[in-house]
Amino acid sequence: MNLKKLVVGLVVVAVLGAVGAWLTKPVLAHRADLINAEIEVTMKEFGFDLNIVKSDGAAELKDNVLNLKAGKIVRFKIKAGGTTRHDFHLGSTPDTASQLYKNNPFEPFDMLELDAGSKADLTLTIPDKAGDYEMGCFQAGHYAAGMKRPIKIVK
Ligand SMILES: [Cu+2]
Repeated sequence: MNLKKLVVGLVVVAVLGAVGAWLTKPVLAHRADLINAEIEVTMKEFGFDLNIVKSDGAAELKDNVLNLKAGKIVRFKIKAGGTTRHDFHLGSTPDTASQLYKNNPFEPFDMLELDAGSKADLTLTIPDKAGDYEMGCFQAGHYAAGMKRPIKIVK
């Protein structure tokens, strides 16, 4: 084999390798068939209404508590249904002065803010951190008015 053929051969192998790496990239959560559960969340004065549209063993309402299964992918379809701006935080140990939960197992997700009448979809992988958490709103006075809802991450 001459040098030219060897170089062409190496380039072909490199291109095939790159295509292979691209084809085997991890699948992405925005693919609808990979979403395990879908939950409608309506934020209003002053609370969170929940409606589980699709569960697939990943989400369940037990009494007032939203149970979420670790490792599953959950899409929250959130809308601000009231007449004012609300925000959507997840975590435990609320700090209303700082307007956040001191313990946020969903980091790097921080929070979502929605003006009245607007909506957004938030897709999260439930972390492997079993325990009791909440969703809450820290717009001035909202948390104190009862704008929170318990969540439990289960194995
Ligand atoms: Cu609010």
